[in-house]
Amino acid sequence: MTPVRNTVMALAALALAGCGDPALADDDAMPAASERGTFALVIAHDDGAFRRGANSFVVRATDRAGRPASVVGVAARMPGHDHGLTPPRIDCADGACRVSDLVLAMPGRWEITLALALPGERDDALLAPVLR
Ligand SMILES: [Cu+2]
Repeated sequence: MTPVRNTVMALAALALAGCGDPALADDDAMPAASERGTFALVIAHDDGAFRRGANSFVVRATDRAGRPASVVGVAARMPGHDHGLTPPRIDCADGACRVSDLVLAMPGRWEITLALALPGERDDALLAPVLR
C-alpha cells in the first residue's frame, strides 16, 4: 500500500471516529426546499461550498406564490458536541438574505438551521454540510 493511500485511509478512519458522516450527499449541504416544503431555496456560498472557518452565503427563499422570505435566525450545531456559536450577521434586501461570517470551527457534520419567515408563513431550512 502506498504512503498516500495509507494517509487517505487514516483520514477516513479519523472522520468516521469523529463527527463526520462521509456517506452524506452534497444535497444535504444546499437543500432545494425548506423542511416542510413551504419555501423553495437557492443557496449560493461565496466559496462554492461550506468549509471550516468563516462562511458567508446568500439565501433566496420563496413561497409558492414567489414571495421572498427572510432569514430571521441562524443556528449551527454538531450532534453530540457542545460548541457555542457567535450569531452570524444577516442582511436581507431585494429578496435575498446574506449570512456573513458563520464560523464553523471543527471538521465533521454540522447541522445549520435557517429560520425563514414572511408574514403568515414560517419554516426552517436544514443544511448539513460535512466539513473536512
Ligand atoms: Cu464538533
